[in-house]
Amino acid sequence: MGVSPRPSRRTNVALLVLLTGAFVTGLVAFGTEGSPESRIVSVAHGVLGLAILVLAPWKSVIVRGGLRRRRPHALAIAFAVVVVVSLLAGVAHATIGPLEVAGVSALDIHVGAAVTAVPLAVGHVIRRPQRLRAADLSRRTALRAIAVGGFAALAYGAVETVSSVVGLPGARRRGTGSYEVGSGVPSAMPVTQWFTDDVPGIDPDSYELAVVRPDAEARRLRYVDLLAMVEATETVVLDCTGGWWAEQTWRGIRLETLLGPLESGSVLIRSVTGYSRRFAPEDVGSLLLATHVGGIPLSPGHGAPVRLVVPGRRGFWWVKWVSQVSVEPDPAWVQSPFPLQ
Ligand code: HEM
Ligand code: HEM
Ligand SMILES: Nc1nc2c(c(=O)[nH]1)N[C@H]1C(S)=C(S)[C@@H](COP(=O)(O)O)O[C@H]1N2
Ligand SMILES: [Mo]
Repeated sequence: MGVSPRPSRRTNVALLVLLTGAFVTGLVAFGTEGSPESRIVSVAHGVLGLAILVLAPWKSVIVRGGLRRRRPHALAIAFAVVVVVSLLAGVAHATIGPLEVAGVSALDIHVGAAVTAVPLAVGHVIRRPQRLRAADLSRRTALRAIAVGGFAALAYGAVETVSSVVGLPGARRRGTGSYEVGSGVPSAMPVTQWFTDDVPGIDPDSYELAVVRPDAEARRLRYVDLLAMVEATETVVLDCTGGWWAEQTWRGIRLETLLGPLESGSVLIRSVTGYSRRFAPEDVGSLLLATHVGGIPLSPGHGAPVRLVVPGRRGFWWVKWVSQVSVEPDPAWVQSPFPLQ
C-alpha cells in the first residue's frame, strides 16, 4: 500500500470530474440557443471532452494494469467503447461536419453514446472505487489540473485552427455546434422529430384547435378561422439538437392574441401526437402559432396545419401539429427539461 498518492488514482478521479463536467455542459448546450451563451457552453464542453483525451496516455497504463488482473472486465470494456465512440462522434461532428447515416447524425451518436455511458460509468466507479485523499488536494495536483486544462484548451484551439485553415465544414458551425441546412428554402429544411413521433395525417377541413382557459369557455377554431386571423411575420432560426439549423420566415397568429393576458401558471402547447411543451407567462409574448413558412402553408412534415415558433429556443420547443393550447395553474418548470417522448 503506497502512502504517497498514486498517479493512477488521481487520473481516475480527474476522469470522473471531466466526464461529469462534459455531461452537464452537454445538457446545458442543449438548453441554450443564441450566441454568445451557446458558444461559451460549447467551447467549455469541447475543452472538457478533449481533456479526457489528454489523459488517455495515463489512463492507458491503468487500463493495461487493470486488464492483467483476473476478474470480470466486460463492464469496464463496454464503458471504454462507449466513451471512445462518443468522443469520436463529438469530434467528427465538430470538424468534418453534419454526417448522417440512415437518418442518424454524428451528434445523435455522440449524445446517445454519452447517455449510455452514464450507467456504465456508475457501474465502473462502484466496482473500481477511488478514494480522494488529503494529499491529493495539493499544490502539485492543482498545477497538474491546470496543465491538463491547458493542453485540452490548446487541443481545442488546434482543432478549430486546422478546421478553418483546411476549410473543414466545422469552421461553419454555429455557436451551438449546429450546421446550416435549407435557410430560406423550407422544402430543403430537414423534417425532424424528437424521438418517436411520426408525421400524422391531418385533414385541414376537420382540424380544430382547442383554446382552453380556466376562466373562460373553451374555444374551438377551425383552420379557416385561423387563416383569417393571420397577423404576424417573423424571421427566426430553428436550431435542432440533432445538429442543424435553418432560418425561415414564419407567418401566423401571436399566441397572445388567442389567449389574452396571462399573469401566472403556464401555457401547455399540445400536439395531435401527444407531444407537448409548457411555457411561462413571460414567454407567451414571443410565441407564434405559424400557419405559413416561406410564404406558403406549412407542409405536413413541418407541422401543418399549425406549429409553434419559439424564437430563442431549441427546436424541441417548436411543437408541430398543435391541437390544443391551454392555460393551466401549474408553473412552467413542472415538466422535464427535455421531452420524454
Ligand atoms: C474515460 C473514462 C474511463 C474509462 C474509458 C475507463 C476504462 C477502464 C478500463 C478499460 C479498465 C481496465 C479493465 C478493468 O479494470 O476491468 C479500467 C480500470 C480501472 N478504472 Fe477506469 N475508466 C474510466 C474512468 C474511471 C474512473 C472515473 C474511475 C474511478 C473514479 C476508474 C477507476 C478504475 C480503476 C480503479 C481501475 C483498475 C486499475 C487496476 O486494477 O489496476 N476509471 N478503466
Ligand atoms: C461524457 C459525456 C461527453 C463527452 C466526453 C463529450 C465530449 C465532446 C467532444 C470532445 C466534443 C467535440 C468538441 C470539439 O472538438 O469541438 C463534443 C461536442 C459536442 N457535444 Fe459532447 N460530450 C459528452 C456528452 C454530451 C451530451 C450529453 C450532449 C448533449 C446532450 C453533448 C452535446 C455536444 C454537442 C452539441 C457538441 C458539438 C459542439 C460543437 O460543435 O462545438 N455532449 N462533445
Ligand atoms: N409534435 C412534435 N413536434 C415537434 C417534434 C416532435 O417530435 N413532435 N420535434 C421537435 C424538434 S426536435 C424539432 S428540431 C422541430 C423540427 O421542426 P421541422 O421538422 O419543421 O424542421 O420540431 C419540433 N416539434
Ligand atoms: Mo430537434
